[in-house]
Amino acid sequence: LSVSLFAAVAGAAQGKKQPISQPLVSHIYTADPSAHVFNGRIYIYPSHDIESGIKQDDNGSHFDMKDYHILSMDSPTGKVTDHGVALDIKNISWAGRQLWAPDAAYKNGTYYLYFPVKDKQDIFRIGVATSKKPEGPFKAESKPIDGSFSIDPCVFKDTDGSYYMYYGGIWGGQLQRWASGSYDANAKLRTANEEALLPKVAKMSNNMLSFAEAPKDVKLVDENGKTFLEGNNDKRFFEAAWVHNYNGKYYFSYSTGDTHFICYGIGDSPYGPFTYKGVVLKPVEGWTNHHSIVEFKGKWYLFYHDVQLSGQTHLRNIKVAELKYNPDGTIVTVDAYK
Ligand code: FUB
Repeated sequence: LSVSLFAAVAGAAQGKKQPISQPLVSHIYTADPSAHVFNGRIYIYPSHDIESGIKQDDNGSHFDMKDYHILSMDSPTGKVTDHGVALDIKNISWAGRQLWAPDAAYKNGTYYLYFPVKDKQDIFRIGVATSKKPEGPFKAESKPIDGSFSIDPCVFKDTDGSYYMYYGGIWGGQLQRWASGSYDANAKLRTANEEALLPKVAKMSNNMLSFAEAPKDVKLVDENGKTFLEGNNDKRFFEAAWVHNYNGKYYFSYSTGDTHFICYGIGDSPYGPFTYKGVVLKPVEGWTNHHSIVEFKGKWYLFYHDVQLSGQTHLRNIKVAELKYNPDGTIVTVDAYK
């Protein structure tokens, strides 16, 4: 009996809520799973959590990751293959520390791995690395993407073949330091009555290595078209942007961070605005909540993480569950425990 199964059996005996899914792998800690279907196979681009020994703080210093492993499976219930180290921080010439949540895209025979990492001045930037294979190894460009900052890139391919990068994260993700348009290490977080900071979007250039335009705010609004205040922290954007298309509409989903929800809004354009519709995933065990949504063979799946294996917020494990839609296109909220 594995440790997690033993805990589940013991928990069930005590009437505790049980996880609806088991960790996809347990030989390493993984988080922030960005899933894509390439060549009919599911590839997952997660963070690789490690015990750094660094004390927990509000900047996420304890998330001091040093490489990426890419995982793949032939179906959501299939055997998971760990393809080993795909990119090591040692091989990113401009990187300082903290390889956070990555994403990937494919175009014209090349796979692109997008990753946030602090540069040598301790400022989060977004980098890109390329490979001829979805599982890597990836070779990093010699500089971060020009004009990039903050964390959690998500690269979305639109139906017309254009690609857009969504990114940003407040608190440790440093988005608040860019609120004035340039970097200010001392910038404060927004207060409860101020408008919440918005995530960013930029169309990618044809070569996928740079932005084709200056990043714009992604407007996230309530049913009256109003943006949220920082005090609406059960709905406002915190980090973990993800965009997918369903029945011709654009779905922008994200984490609310300190209230731990994955929420979403729906829009008619990749630039938004996105009207808030509700919760995709209720809070999971552990502080962070970060997900991706992908279609595979006509069904939809939510990839996410919790801390079932370790019980510690910085040592996470990725999972998958089926995602369903209501007839009106809204998402049926997932509770990871029942
Ligand atoms: O994994 C490090 C950070 O934790 C990610 O970038 C955030 O989205 C949160 O999951």
